[in-house]
Amino acid sequence: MLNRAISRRDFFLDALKLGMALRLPDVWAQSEFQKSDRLIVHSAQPEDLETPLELLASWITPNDLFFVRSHFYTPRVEAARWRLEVDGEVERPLSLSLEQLKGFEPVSATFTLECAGNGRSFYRPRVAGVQWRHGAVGTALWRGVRLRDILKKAGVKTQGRHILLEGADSPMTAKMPDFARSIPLEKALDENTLLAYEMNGQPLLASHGYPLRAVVPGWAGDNWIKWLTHIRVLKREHDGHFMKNAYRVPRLSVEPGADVDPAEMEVITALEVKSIIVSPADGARLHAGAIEITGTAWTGKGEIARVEVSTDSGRTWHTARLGRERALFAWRLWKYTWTAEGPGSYLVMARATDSTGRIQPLVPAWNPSGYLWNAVHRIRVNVGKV
Ligand SMILES: Nc1nc2c(c(=O)[nH]1)N[C@H]1C(S)=C(S)[C@@H](COP(=O)(O)O)O[C@H]1N2
Ligand SMILES: [Mo]
Repeated sequence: MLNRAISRRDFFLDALKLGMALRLPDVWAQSEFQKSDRLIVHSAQPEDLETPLELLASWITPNDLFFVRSHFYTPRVEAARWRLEVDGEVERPLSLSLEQLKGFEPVSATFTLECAGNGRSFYRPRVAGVQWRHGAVGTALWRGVRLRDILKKAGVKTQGRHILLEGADSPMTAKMPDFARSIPLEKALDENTLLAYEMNGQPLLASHGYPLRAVVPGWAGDNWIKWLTHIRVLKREHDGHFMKNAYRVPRLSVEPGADVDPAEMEVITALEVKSIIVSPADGARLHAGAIEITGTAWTGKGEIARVEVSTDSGRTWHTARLGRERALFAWRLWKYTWTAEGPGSYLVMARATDSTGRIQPLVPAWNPSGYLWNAVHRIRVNVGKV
């Protein structure tokens, strides 16, 4: 684990000293303290922190272990001065305080959040970007209000078609484009699309968008705008960099390594169907006898229909048992008890199918930015003698 060569604690102490010397904003330090030092640090600032695979074994991912993906430095937001502006193609522009926002009907729901770039490091040829392995994903209980209630209050005009979401973070240099995304009105009006102020029963951590973030279940993480301050109703899809260049995949499959014009690509929306093997670990040495193979599975369309496990290099597949805990757009834990035929080296694989009939591929379609990796996950284990 290359990235752990410098432990987070060491890094943090260095950063603190440096911060004191340079008088950096102390919110950097605060957000560091809120996260576990067991996370894999791809970038300390801006924060790109990954949950190690073995810590993804529970239905709910604890806040301090939840992955972080931030394009820019974590902004300092003072709740007392914070406001949510709603404008554009609306009858009544709004400017809401946190208290006013919390006056709308509260909703709680468990949803899985996955970064579009999760698994990027597995693409060949390799692509630029954060080299996520399996852990840019997590599941939390979100609490907030429905975006549609806010939009109803503002009154979307008939020409309003897309909802632009913007946060309080700003690019580090003038050359960098602002991070903003628009989602189509239909998704914004979906009863599951929320503006959340709590995650797992606590106010959002700074790293996760305090005081308010978008929750767009089933859709890739880039739509889940953090530090939300501005909602603008647009006639057309937003035309910023993060819509027109980033977060797009080729409409037609392309040769791995190809250059693809963004015009030939489409905006990523729903997540793919995917499963991961959490235990045993790749390379594990196991004793003969009953071996529990466990993991999680999720999809951005419909629900998980089944997870199958193969312990013989894909010759035969066995249905895993799905965990009792379930919710729309939340991952499902699964388990398969395997009794190895004898000592040896085994290739173990898991593949999920969703209720729309989508199934995980052996090799996902290559795309220039390495999004939506959902290959059948495979590990190799060694079974010893009894
Ligand atoms: N304002 C803002 N919102 C943002 C981002 C960002 O950089 N700025 N990153 C997005 C991306 S790419 C992802 S995957 C999720 C990650 O959410 P998390 O850091 O809470 O896990 O936040 C999204 N929301
Ligand atoms: Mo992301």
